[in-house]
Amino acid sequence: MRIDVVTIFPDYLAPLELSLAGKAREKGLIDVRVHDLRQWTHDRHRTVDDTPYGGGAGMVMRPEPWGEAFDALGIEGATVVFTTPSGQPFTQAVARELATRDRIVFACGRYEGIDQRVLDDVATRAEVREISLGDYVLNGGEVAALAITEAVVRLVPGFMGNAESLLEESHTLSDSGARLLEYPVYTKPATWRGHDVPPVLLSGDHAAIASWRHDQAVRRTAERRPDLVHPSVLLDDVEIRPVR
Ligand code: 6GU
Repeated sequence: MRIDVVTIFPDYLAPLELSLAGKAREKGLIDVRVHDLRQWTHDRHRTVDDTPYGGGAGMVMRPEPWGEAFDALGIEGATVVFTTPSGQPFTQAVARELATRDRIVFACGRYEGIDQRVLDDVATRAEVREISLGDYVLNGGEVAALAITEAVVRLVPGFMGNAESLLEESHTLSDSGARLLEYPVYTKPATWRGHDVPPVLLSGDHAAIASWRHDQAVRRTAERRPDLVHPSVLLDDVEIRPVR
């Protein structure tokens, strides 16, 4: 998989080229390149933004540098991900989908966004995805590109932890197929600062352990992510106490 990231803050994403790509690059699976959008400007001040047509607050990223960037990188057949708080929420399902692509180009937006014509133009020769990290506002899409890259790369077949991640995914599915948060985990020592490991985990009773873990996962999910739990779970349970 080839990943390009276009940003006005390339230093922010430079570690991606080294660390993450380092491991994957050794295996020849992933090639990550970070590009400074300003190299595709021509004016003295390397301007990438301007005031919005129609008025309003903030600045909009001008189309020309983006157009030149995509022309230079060559995006035919690629998936171009525009990171924006107005995008589709990023989920594990989206990560799995992106992990099937041969080539992803991230366009990190700043200011109030990128001129819409850039997306419309890219859409004539590439797959356009607008993706948000979640319902909060960041200064730009750089952190989103980093997070999405990390989530996607670990799903690429052959990459470190791939077999493990597949197992993990089956773990996070309940018998009913619902997504559940992970149960709490413990390791040695059995007692630490007066806190004991739940005795069932020391019992050697594998069925009891599986049942306890499932119950913990359901409680945790109901408490923290009621949106993931089927209403029947909430009705069945007498009382769901807050988890620490
Ligand atoms: Cl992708 N960009 C910005 N600027 N803010 C965000 C985001 C992206 N996702 C969540 N908040």
